[in-house]
Amino acid sequence: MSRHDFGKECSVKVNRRTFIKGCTMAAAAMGLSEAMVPKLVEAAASDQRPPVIWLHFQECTGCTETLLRASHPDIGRLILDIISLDYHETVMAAAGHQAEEVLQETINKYQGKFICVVEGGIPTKDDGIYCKIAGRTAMDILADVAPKSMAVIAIGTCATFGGIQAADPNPTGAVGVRDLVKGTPVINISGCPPNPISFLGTVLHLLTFGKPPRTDALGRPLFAYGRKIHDQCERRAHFDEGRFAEQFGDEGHKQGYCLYKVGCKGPGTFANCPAVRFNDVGSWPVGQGHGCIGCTEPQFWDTMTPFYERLPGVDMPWGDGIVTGANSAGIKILGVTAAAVGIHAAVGIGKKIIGCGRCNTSSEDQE
Ligand code: FSX
Ligand code: SF4
Ligand code: F3S
Repeated sequence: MSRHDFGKECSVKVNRRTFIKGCTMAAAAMGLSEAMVPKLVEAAASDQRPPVIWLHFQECTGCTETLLRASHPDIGRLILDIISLDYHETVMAAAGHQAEEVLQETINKYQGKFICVVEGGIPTKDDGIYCKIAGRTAMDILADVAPKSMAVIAIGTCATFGGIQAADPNPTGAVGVRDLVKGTPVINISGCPPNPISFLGTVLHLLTFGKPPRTDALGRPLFAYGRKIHDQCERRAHFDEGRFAEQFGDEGHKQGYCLYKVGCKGPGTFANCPAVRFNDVGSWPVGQGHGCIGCTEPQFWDTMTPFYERLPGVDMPWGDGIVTGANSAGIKILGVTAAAVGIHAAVGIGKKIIGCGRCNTSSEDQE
């Protein structure tokens, strides 16, 4: 099967309105101004779609699932429009030797020009024998493919930090991509699974600015992982005022109070979930009444468990008791709400652009 055959099967063009809306949401998620949207759209609409080789190792395929099932706008289809997904074991029709031929053909043809996406941890114990594809270990495949790519995007906490496979006692010696790949840029999109918009934003940044987005010390784009969940959460005012759910189903839980005492790990987790939310329901774990389990953090299966017990070392502004009444927290409510509605407001911006047809473009990277 050639890459063109595969492209035909994945003929999933989104309409222009959805295309612009997706780019607008990604721009908002990246903290770029409205003026940058046309530049992103131009880069995303280019005929020169970057070839992508998507490798699967130790994982549950939830990262691919969440990406392909995303909607409003259909981010999954948008991503498949922007990139040329030449090799992806889960969704490609080719199998066996045919699939291996596609892999080698793509590597040879696009050396230094393709993006390598890695989903899943890489077992290193006993020479990596615990994950083999087509007779080769995940370690061998990564060592073959990653250095020939222009950049590696490690998607999901498995690929970034080893994930559940690396949980104590880590029987297969699972590690993340950055532990093995040196000399090629590696961008970490952590989360179990991560938000597709963070992946889309990273791809658009690579295409628009020709370089990876700025990252934190763990290799995660600052636009998505620069702030704590706790500092963006819509329940933060309850935390500040000492109003907590003491157990699931109690009155405090029904009132939408803070979930810290039932185990929320938001105070120790960096991610954009409260602002970007997931899929077309516009919700996220804490919005649904379940605490954040810290899925974007390294070794969270060890460091954030037990999931239903309090994260230690968090300052409680009002001590442990329940306090009612309002004070200066109103200012914080305003800030949190403004951040949370920011991304969704981007949809409105998208409509405006469609209405006027064009707007000014800045040639500068506005990070
Ligand atoms: Fe890991 Fe991705 Fe968690 Fe699963 O494949 S990040 S187990 S949701 O989905 O790698
Ligand atoms: Fe939100 Fe959790 Fe922080 Fe409470 S502890 S404010 S629920 S992030
Ligand atoms: Fe994960 Fe917490 Fe977001 S569990 S999905 S980082 S709210």
